Amino acid sequence: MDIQWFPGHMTKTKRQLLEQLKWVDVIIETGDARLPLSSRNPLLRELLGAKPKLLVLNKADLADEDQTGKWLKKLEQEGPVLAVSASTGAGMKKIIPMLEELMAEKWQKLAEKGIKKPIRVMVVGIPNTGKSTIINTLTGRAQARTGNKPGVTRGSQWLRIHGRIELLDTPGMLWPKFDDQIIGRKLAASGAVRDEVFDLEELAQWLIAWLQTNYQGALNKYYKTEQEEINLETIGKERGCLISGGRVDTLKAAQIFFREFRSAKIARATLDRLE
Ligand SMILES: Nc1nc2c(ncn2[C@@H]2O[C@H](COP(=O)(O)OP(=O)(O)OP(=O)(O)O)[C@@H](O)[C@H]2O)c(=O)[nH]1
Ligand SMILES: [Mg+2]
Repeated sequence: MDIQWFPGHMTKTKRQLLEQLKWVDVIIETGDARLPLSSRNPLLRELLGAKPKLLVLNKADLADEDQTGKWLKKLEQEGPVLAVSASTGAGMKKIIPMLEELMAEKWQKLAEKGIKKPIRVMVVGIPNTGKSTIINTLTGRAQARTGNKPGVTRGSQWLRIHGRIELLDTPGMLWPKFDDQIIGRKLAASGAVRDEVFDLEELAQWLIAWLQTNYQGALNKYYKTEQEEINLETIGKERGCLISGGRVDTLKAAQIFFREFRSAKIARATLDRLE
């Protein structure tokens, strides 16, 4: 199965990011705590250059806590990083002090020249990692549009937290080609890629097998079955997705399975593993 997605608006996004970067002091790069590695756009590293950057692994409420701890230890060696949940608010209070720390040197230099100006922070990351939700939580108002699918934010938008910080919301950006198909699968499983561009049933079978290896027993418990080999038939039967002749509607079963997986009902699963 090939998962490729780089619609026109992402090429435009890339061009706009480069243009806006000139006006920005600090970057917040959002990643998905379930995918601390695969949710990072390799293009961003090139585009962002040497600007001070805070990596925010969002959706920590959906990720495996043990794995998140391990990832933080590893990623801290590369630069400032936080694991947060913009939905529950966990960890969110640390963002502003960390931004201020990243900006301290520049503020000092400006102060020496008698200039007082707000920090400009650009929020970038792959689609659906919660950029707009993070901004809304930080500003305390639902100013940026959010949604439970990738590609909700189309244009960039400046929003002010208080006198000293301005935030730029940007559309999610993926890279043109997933060289590693496993990365493509993980991104699709997390909801970063539109469901329409891949085979949902095939991806579900892959993810079911992955869960059986990495979170043994979680599917059995959640779908109340003793069956050793769980598949879409099992899930469809449990969820009542039947079509004429008593057959299981496996597409419907896959849709339900992803909804339940993506909201961590089956398990708080981290797809990029650190042992
Ligand atoms: N469980 C959970 N859901 C979250 C969290 N943060 C955001 N979401 C949800 O994730 C979905 C995507 O959030 P957005 O803020 O629209 O994501 P985005 O990165 O701005 O997405 P694009 O604009 O499409 O690139 C929404 O349904 C949010 O409610 C979180 O910390 N935990
Ligand atoms: Mg958005």
